[in-house]
Amino acid sequence: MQLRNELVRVEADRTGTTIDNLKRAFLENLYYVQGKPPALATLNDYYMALAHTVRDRIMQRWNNSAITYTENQSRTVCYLSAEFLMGPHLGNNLINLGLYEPMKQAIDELGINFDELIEEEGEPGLGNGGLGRLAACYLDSLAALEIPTMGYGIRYEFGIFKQDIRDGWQVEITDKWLRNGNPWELARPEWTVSIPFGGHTESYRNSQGVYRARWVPAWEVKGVPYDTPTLGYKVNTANTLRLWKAEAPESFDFQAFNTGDYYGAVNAKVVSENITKVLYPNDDEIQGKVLRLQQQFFFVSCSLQDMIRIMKGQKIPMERFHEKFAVQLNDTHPAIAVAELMRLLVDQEFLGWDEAWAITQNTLAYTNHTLLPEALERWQIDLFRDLLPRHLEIIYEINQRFMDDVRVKFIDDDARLARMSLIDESGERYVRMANLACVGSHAINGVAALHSELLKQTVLKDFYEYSPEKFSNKTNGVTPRRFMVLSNPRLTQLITDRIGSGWITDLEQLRQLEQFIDDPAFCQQWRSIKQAIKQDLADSIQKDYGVDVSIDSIFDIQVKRIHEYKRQHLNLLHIITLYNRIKANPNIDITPRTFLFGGKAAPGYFMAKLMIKLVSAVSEVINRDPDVRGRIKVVFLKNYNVKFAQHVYPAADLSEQISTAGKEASGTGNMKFAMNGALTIGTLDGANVEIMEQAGEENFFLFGLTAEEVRERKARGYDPKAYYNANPNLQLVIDRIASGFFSHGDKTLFQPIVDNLMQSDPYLLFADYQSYVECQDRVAEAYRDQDKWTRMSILNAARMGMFSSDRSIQEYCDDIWNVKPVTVKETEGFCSAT
Ligand code: RUG
Repeated sequence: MQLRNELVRVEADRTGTTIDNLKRAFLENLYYVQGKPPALATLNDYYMALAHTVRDRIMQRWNNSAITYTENQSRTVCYLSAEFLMGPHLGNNLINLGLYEPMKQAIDELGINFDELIEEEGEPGLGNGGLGRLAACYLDSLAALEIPTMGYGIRYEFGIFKQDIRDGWQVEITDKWLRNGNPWELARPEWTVSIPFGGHTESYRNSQGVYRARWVPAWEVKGVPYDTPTLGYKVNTANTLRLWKAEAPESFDFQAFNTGDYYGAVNAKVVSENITKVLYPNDDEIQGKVLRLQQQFFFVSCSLQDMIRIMKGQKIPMERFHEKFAVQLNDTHPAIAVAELMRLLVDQEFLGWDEAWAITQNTLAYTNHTLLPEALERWQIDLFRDLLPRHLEIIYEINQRFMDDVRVKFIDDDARLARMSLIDESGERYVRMANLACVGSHAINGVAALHSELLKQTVLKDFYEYSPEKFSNKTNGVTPRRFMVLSNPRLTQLITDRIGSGWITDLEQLRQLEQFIDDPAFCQQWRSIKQAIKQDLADSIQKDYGVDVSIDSIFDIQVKRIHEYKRQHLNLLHIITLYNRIKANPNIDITPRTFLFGGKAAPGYFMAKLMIKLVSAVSEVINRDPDVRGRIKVVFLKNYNVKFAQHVYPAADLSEQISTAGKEASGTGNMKFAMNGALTIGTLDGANVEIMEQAGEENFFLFGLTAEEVRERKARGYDPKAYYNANPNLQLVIDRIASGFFSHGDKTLFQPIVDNLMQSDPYLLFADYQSYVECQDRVAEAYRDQDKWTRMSILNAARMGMFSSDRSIQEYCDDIWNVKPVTVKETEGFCSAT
């Protein structure tokens, strides 16, 4: 059965973009899709009607993209990631469609506040932080660059928890993001796949008498795809983010029902659906739970089976899998893809081992995002075998062949063999996922220049020495569409008025702003925009926290996950130092500052949660001490997420990027701040190094030990007490915390932090303290010269071109994926507007 194309026409109300079309479409969606007359409509109904109006205008591009890719059999990038932190879709889609302004006009003309509808949207918090947000920026750039792409991941029912702060402590609240429905996704049950688990393997003889292996699983679940379009900026490309939801296979229910085991039937459903129930809320740390391995295998197998279905649909022989697909592994979370692709090709598609192995290696590439040993994934052998017996066999086979190759290349080096083995046999046995990813991939990359170098010298040294040609650096980037155009419309307008709008897709063009740093009118406009944005944030802080903050103070902001290596507590040591100065001399002349913190702590990370409590405790004392006279304010902003981040980056004067050198792989918040004209105070860590190179040393506040110095210091035997004894200011700060001054006299509350710093200080806060405080004094001094500060701010923004994710993605396309843009046809008879 085939509908004749020329018969299909779509009404102007679904595709038209005149103000009149948009108004009518909105009202129609409110009435017919949301099912509400205006008299009964809630804010959410209006938001939903607007979302559907926008979605209708996406459909044509989405369908045309699918048609173009299918007809061309286009080479496709598949970005496999356990996390996609997309942020709210509405505003971003309007920007990418080029419809933001007309839609705003249409909605405003209907007497509805457009900005309120934008704010009404929640966000799918399907990621923890940088890693998931990077995946989202990359989807944006891939579409902007017209690269055929599928993002593959997990449709968690509950995303990252919502954070409340009660009595200064973090409280986690489940994130029911699907409660009001999700207008941006379409279920595609017709492409449901089956995912096996457990059981055993057996060998059998095929019809030619050849022995083959077979997996006899004990149970299975269904993977149902939910698709969300990802639009390119002002191009016809609309790619797909395909997220998998786990469901119980119907057969389970029937079996149990027939034997009268109704409870068992329902329970089987619950167990199956558990797999995609909740995102593990850990950033940069592993959780060796079986459910996590189930999640990883589930989405990887769903995605690879989906690719095979597409191959078959397009009648491409399986031998050409690597020509059709370039699959990127976002960290080791999807590394089981190495074994699963081998299983599918060998056991199910009946390719020979060697051929399948060549395809697998040519298809896969691996991005490493961390040097922290606690974040390197490994799975206990028994747990792994129970869940994935066939994959363990395949991994053993890969390992045996790999070990043979290593043995030949590095003769008599047993220690190296032990380190490179896919199986850790030093104690309890584990499968090492980073080793698996390295062996199964043709390309391996780090996410900033320093990080990629350190990878080669430390955690992946053996793999680098074995196959140096696989390694490269791909410094992270962020999308200027979301993090400038959408979140900072005022700055966008100013920039565009001066240099045109080409910078939005070619961020290097921001360099042209350098010519205006001596133009007083431009500098004045730049400064007033910053002040206006600061005022907006100040208003919302007043409204939500009852704290008055002055927009003439430095907005000094640290927003990111709470982690000891990110050193929010170093920031606090500086704040308490300033406070101590005021207490010692209440008339001291200090540059006023507003210190803003935001970020979530992993629910099981005791120290991180205590750090939040300490921020709150310090803020309580400082904000109400009359001696301070409002010159410093401290606020912990709760539930930091993408939506809120969009309000925060543009308002910052100073961006805190103060991790211990060698610990932060890249960072991406650092880029978003600098693009919006914040100056950075930072260590030589992650992408800070490149940010400073680009901005110029004179426009960057650098402090602290280098990664090399950190290593030496630790090797020599680091003694934090020596720093404490030698520095009376540091002493006073620590003693104040220890004395219970910030905890109503309770000396025990913050003792774990004090003890940790005094006894081991694993992230070298004490070693960097003096350098940090002196650097902050330079910041305070610099801020007093507003003209100079503004020039530095402009130069920072002007020189951040390389941190567009468009640049990163272009490098991945050229060096790793070998993929070219495909122009999506405008319209094709089918789905054209009348
Ligand atoms: O911690 C890193 C960040 O430095 C980096 O910018 C980001 C994106 O590359 O990834 C973060 N990350 C690393 N999140 N989880 C991990 C380890 O699984």
